[in-house]
Formats: sequence, structure tokens, C-alpha cells
Amino acid sequence: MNDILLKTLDGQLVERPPVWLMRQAGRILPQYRAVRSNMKSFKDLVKNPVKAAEVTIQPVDELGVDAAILFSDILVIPEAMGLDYNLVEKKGPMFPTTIQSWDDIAALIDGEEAALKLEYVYNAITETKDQLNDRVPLIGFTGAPWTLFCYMLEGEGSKTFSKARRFLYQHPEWSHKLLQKISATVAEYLKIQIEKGVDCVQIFDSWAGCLGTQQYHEFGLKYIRWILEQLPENTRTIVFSKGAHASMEELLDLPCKALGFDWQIEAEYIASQVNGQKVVQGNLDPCVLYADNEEIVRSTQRLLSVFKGGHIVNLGHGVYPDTPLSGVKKFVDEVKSFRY
Ligand code: 1CP
Repeated sequence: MNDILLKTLDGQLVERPPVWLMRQAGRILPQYRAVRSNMKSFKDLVKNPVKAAEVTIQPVDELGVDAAILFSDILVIPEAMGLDYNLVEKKGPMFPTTIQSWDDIAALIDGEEAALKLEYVYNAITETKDQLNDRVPLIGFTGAPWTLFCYMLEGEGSKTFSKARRFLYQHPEWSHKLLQKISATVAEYLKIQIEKGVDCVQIFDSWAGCLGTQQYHEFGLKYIRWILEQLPENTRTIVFSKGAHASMEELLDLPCKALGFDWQIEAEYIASQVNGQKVVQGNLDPCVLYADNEEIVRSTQRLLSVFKGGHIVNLGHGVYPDTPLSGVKKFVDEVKSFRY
């Protein structure tokens, strides 16, 4: 197996850093769009283990990345808890009903009962591990409680997440109850993913940055910490809290192996703060990949030069859907030809 990702997470020496891209499965590959266009909907694809495995492996074949990330979505969790979603073409996810009241929260199922509804995800893991045949590790993932809370309150993406944030002020106790139920589900969900064979797990807190630090500690990080504490010892864990730089100290204190960072914070600053306490994942601006080859090489080399190890090369957020494949390949190839 190409195990440089796992070695890096385990603190072992490698000759170059591993590279993969958040949102590498789907979106950018013509092969993905071909599979997708033959399925009725996004959800049909997510719920079809053979097809999900196929699109999970496409970026490994096409881009030569050092890890696969399971093709699924963070929104399968609210669905398993009882909040159905649809994916509206060109608009994104929409929940026909949202959480409004204590009764809505009480009606949600949670923990193991909810996690067991995600059988199709576990089957996709088994199928992917089979098809991958140990070429590269498989990353499992979940949304963080706060980010899932955002969708369950807003019903869709948002620029301000003001419905979700307002709920924290108006109903702090209800908010904690909902975050507890989400966390109990996420912990069981990750435990089963690990049992089924994922080699590491990433927690995506995509909307961490819309909270102030005090609120992020109380309603965000507290629950991420609790989830991490439920996982088997030595689980390889990556926490990506987008926009949460102001909580650096608290992030460093989490019981995880790696922290993902977005591009709005300088790599040098990250390296100086982290100082070997965690593996660092990131943090090239996804927009660099629209630039010409010279700029892609320059920016990638600059990023590579900052870390002397303990680094997983990635973008600072998911690759954008219209990114030219040539730019993505230049970036991956540049990392793969680098040596410490
Ligand atoms: O038909 C399609 O192709 C729909 C587009 C799509 C895809 C390919 C959605 C809808 N989800 C996914 C897959 C997905 N989502 C993966 C696995 C495959 C991959 O590598 O792309 C992963 C890891 C996610 C995670 C995800 N979903 C996050 C966290 C990461 C991030 O980018 O911040 C979030 C916030 C979502 C919600 C979601 N699902 C889909 C969309 C368009 C969105 C974002 C909506 C918004 O901006 O609020």
C-alpha cells in the first residue's frame, strides 16, 4: 500500500508529504459526471455502494492522489436522524422541513439507532476497500455537529447562518440538546465506519468560522472533543474547522492527530503555532489551481518549503467544481516530485 498518509498521521518519517484534495471525488472529473448523468439523482448515487465505490476511486486513477475519500455527503446524518433532504440542481441541498421547536428536536432519532440507518454507507466502504485493493488508504468522514446544526436549522446553505446563530441565543438549552443528539449519532457513525475499514476519518466543520470564539468553544469544539473521545484509541483523525484560526490554542488541545487549515492563514504562521504538536493539513487557496502552471508551481513550492514533515498537502477548502483538471494535476504532480 502507498501508506505515506498513514505514516504521516502516525508521526513517522516519509520522503515527501502525501497529497489529496478535499472534494476530489465528484465535481471535477468528467468520469464522475458520466456516472452521475446515468443515475436518477445524487442520492441514488450516494446510496448505490458499487457506483459510490467507483467514483471514490476515480481520482486515485486519474490524479494519482495518495488517498481516496468516500463518496457520500455530510447530509446523510440529518437524514438518518429523520430530516429528509433533496439536492436541487444548481442550488444545492434543501431540507423541506427544518428544526423549529423542542418537539422537533425530541422527535429526531439519534445515536446507534440513527447510525444503523446508514447501512448503504458501510456497504460502500466494504465495496471501496475491495476495489481499492490496498492501493491507497480510504478516508471516512462526517460533518461536525455545528455544521450539521446549521443545515438542520437553515434548511439550506446560507451566507450568514443567522437562523442557526439566532437559535443559539434564543434557545441555548434546546441548541445543546440538538448538538448532543447529533454528536451521539456522529460518534456511532464514525465508530462503524472505522469497524468497516476506513483508515482514517475527517470531521468537516465547514461553517465554524461564522461563530465568535466563545460560542465556537461552547457549541462547536466541545462536541468535536466529545466525539473524538468516543473513538477507539489510535484512530487517525483529522479535524478541519474552516475559519476557526482564532481558536488555535483550543484546536491544538483537541485529541486528534491532524488539523486542517484554510488558506486565509499563512502556512508559516500555522507552522510556528502548531510547532509539531499536530500534523497539519492544507492549505493552498483553491483558486491557485485556476492560475497558469508557473504560478501553481510557485505557490505549491512555497507551501512545501514551510514544513519539514508532519504535513498533508491539500487545499484550504474543497476543490471548486469548475477547476481545470490540468491545474489539479500540476499541483498533485508537483507535490509528488518533491523530496524533503
Ligand atoms: O450532483 C452532485 O454532484 C452534487 C454535488 C455534491 C457532491 C459531489 C454534493 C452536494 N455533495 C457531494 C459529495 C461530497 N460532499 C463529498 C464526497 C465526495 C467529494 O470528494 O466531493 C464530501 C466530502 C462532501 C462534504 C460536504 N457536503 C461538506 C463539507 C465539505 C465542504 O466542502 O465544506 C458540505 C458543507 C456539504 C454540503 C453540500 N452537499 C452538496 C453541496 C453542493 C453542499 C454544499 C452546500 C453549501 O454550500 O451550503
